[in-house]
Amino acid sequence: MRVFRNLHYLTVQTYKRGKVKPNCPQINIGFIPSYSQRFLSHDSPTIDTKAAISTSTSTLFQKLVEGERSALARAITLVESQHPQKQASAQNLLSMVLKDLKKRFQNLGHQSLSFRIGLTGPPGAGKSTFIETLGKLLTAQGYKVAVLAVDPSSSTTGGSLLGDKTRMQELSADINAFIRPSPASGCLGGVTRSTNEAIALCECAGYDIIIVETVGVGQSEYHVASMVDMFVMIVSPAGGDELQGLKKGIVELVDLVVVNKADGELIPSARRIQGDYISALKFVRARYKIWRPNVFCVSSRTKDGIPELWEEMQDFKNIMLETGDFVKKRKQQYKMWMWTLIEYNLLNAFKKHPRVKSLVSDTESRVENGIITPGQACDVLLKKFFGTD
Ligand SMILES: Nc1nc2c(ncn2[C@@H]2O[C@H](COP(=O)(O)OP(=O)(O)OP(=O)(O)O)[C@@H](O)[C@H]2O)c(=O)[nH]1
Ligand SMILES: [Mg+2]
Repeated sequence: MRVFRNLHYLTVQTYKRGKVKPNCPQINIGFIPSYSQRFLSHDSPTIDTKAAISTSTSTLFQKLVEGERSALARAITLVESQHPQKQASAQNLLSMVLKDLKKRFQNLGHQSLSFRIGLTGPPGAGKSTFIETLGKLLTAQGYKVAVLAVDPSSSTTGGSLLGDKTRMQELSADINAFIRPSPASGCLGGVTRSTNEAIALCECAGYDIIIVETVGVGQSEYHVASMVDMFVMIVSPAGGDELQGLKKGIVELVDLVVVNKADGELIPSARRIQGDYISALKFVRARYKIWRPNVFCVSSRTKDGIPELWEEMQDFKNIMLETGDFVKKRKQQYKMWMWTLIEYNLLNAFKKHPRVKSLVSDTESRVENGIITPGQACDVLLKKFFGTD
């Protein structure tokens, strides 16, 4: 453990020594904030002329590259669309975006890459409040921050905007922030089908930090963890579900645990939960050779511990860059993106298949009533789907 910490320390110090504050680019000509560098990298956008790309898609791409917020919003709406023609335009746009991101990487290396952070936690843990506090800290330092939030309330009330707009009021008004609450429909356990696409679009629009908020339901953590560079779990001492992450095995996916609401009379219970997580993490298999997830107590309300937490997040990013894991993970993210789409499209095709569709509700009720086992039901429906019955 000591060897590991020393190694960790050395790596961190190497970075800390060379670190330049991102909000003073004019003083140090050796440093340009990464988003500006990404803009500077453009000679002309890489448009595949062979493909029949409509002018409106090229214009949208152009505006996206220029960092226009409304273009980013329109681009995300396009990739979320289920309309076949719009889906075709979305694919054209994405192909331009991915080519452009690749070119930026070839020109600038890791400076061109955004930092993608996944944030999960039980409902009410304070995810939105935390993002508001951290987001403001980051925009004040000169970063551009994008937030892709899946509001859990939207699955029951249909209103994804209300909660996040009120909880991220100041950040929503910040010119350097972009907040996109996603509809819960079309979700793979809390993550929308198009979250990967939205992340790429945000990176193309010059956002340095992209935060994906998800609620701890179903398989959402696994999906989000596969889409981001760092996966953070937030828990709070007030919710009663504070050990949910331990029970569900989410700790195996996390790179950092945040105990939020460590303020006022909640401080002693926050410290207790911090201790529980520290002990639990000792038994979790390390995901990286030189990174062990830490547990931080913060208060999104008083901002206590937030700057230190951001330091830790940057240390993680820098260490991952140094070891090469960051870039390796990016490649895996593209692979997982493909599989997410396959999973989504196959399931959709399965559910919409005429022979399956007509049998679903009856089969479900037979399973519910114990007439057939879930396995038998699965066999019946799959045979219908493949026409092998
Ligand atoms: N005392 C205290 N309360 C907090 C803190 N952060 C958030 N809260 C409160 O906790 C409640 C839930 O906060 P949200 O930020 O909406 O939590 P969330 O995890 O985004 O909730 P969902 O999106 O519904 O899952 C709100 O009433 C917040 O004011 C904090 O640091 N300290
Ligand atoms: Mg929220």
